[in-house]
Amino acid sequence: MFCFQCQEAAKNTGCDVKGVCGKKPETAGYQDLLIYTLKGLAAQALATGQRNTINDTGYFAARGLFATITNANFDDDRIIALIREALNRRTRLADTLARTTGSSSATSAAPGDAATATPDVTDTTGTTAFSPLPAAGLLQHDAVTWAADPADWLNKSRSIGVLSEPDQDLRSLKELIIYGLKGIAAYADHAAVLGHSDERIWEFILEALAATLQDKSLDELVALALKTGETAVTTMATLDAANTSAYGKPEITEVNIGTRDNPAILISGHDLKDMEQLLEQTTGTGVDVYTHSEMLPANYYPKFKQYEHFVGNYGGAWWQQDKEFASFNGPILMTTNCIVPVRPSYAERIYTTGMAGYPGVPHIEAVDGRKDFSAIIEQAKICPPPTQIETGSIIGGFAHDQVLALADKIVDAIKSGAIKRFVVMGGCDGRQKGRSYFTQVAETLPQDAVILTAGCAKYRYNKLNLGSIDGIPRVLDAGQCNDSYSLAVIALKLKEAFGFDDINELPISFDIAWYEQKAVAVLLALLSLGVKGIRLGPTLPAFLSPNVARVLVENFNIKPVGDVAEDVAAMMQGA
Ligand code: SF4
Ligand code: SF3
Repeated sequence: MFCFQCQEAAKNTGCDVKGVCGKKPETAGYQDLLIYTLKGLAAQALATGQRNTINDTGYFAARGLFATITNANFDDDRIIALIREALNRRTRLADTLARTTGSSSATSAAPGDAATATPDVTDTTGTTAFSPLPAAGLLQHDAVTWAADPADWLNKSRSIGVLSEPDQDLRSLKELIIYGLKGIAAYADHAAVLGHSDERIWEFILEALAATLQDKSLDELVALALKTGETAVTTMATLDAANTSAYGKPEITEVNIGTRDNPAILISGHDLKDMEQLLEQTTGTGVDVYTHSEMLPANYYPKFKQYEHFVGNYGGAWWQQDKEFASFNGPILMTTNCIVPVRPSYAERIYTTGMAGYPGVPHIEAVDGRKDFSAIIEQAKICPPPTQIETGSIIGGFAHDQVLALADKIVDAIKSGAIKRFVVMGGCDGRQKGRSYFTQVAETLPQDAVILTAGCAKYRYNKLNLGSIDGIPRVLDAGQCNDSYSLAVIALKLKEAFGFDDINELPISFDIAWYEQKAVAVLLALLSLGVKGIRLGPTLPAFLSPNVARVLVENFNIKPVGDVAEDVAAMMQGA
């Protein structure tokens, strides 16, 4: 195996024996083969030129990509099933194409033209011919034609993994794009289950997957990485619309972090539709519901607040689940990443749903959009209530509408000098000790600096009680990592309010923590919006080759985090 997609890659180079995350070499092999097969499927789907095929295949590819995100799915059987479905789809599309060759697949439009020509995001009419095959001859590529007995799939996986691209700069950029796609895929899936999608996303996922099979120059791949960032913005906006139209606009909320005396279910991950169905089905059962890690922002949504048995948040970031799931005492529902290797202390009461999976852990599938959580609820009834590990509350819910409602106050505070600087410290948390950097930055920033955050990175400082400025808390949590979109909207609105031409003229610094591939999508989104001078930590990605890192430094002034005091001083001076 060789995997270097996350921040905890062994020796900051790559995991080649077993994943630091717990991923086994076989699972890594099947995941590599799934990605490879999706690339071939993407080329085959684009060759049809049919809008409905692109949309349907794009959504399937998104779910496949999502399953390979760090800490999402460790279950070989589920990955194998996805490979099988990808191959079946590929065969069906090839058959269809063979029957229709010379008809609708022939078009001279350039890739991307169709996206601008068909901006109606709800257009699923399904028969528009729009997208050409990205390059002649691609249908002869092994990714489009390979076939092997399933017993040989692991063998096959050894020849098509990350290292099969010999040029380290091309490899670096192609993987940067694939990781950005994985983040996009996860967000697109969450939006899709709520009935929101944008066919530009499905089309781009397929185009970018297919592009990684082709001979592209470094410049072309840099451009594609930035387009990945643009699509990440579109996708986060789509998910924002999906979440807020279904559950209301997040409100400033004090979230209880203590416990009650009822049996309870803990829900983690990012999928708000799962949250809704769990709250509905637990109503009147005597079973309470708590959030863990990235599900904390569910507490900010008006629709969810109506449930009296929705008690609050239990514990901290994902990597603390080994201890916190044990002391929670009741069943745990993982809707997405991050799952850590399951411990015996809670192995009998953990469940997965959506694209999450873990061998031996019961998985709950949707049937006609509905998930039946009754087995979890029945188990909860016979479990003891959670052991209290904290008391008090944390505050959040500063998504774009809430912050923009405070815009006048914020603009006044900036003009009067009461707020000197915003520091965006969103992203992911992780196990590494070096992440105490982010706690120390939060503690060291002067009293006239405000932290904007989203994602599980917040757990490094959201319980520190850092005070407020003229009634504005010094830590403004917008929500999940996808709510980084809110931070971008806020920045763009402030730019407008101050009449600046460039987002980089604002008194905002970016000090981003990354771990998995959604953070890569968010990073590319920020770059595509023109943000410069981002600090990234706790380490730069292992998948950035020296030359690609240099391109990012030269064009975007990206820098690794450094000494806390020096970074804070530099950020306060706008550097
Ligand atoms: Fe290693 Fe991260 Fe890949 Fe897991 S996801 S195998 S920790 S690089
Ligand atoms: Fe966290 Fe896994 Fe990335 Fe959604 S839950 S931010 S790490």
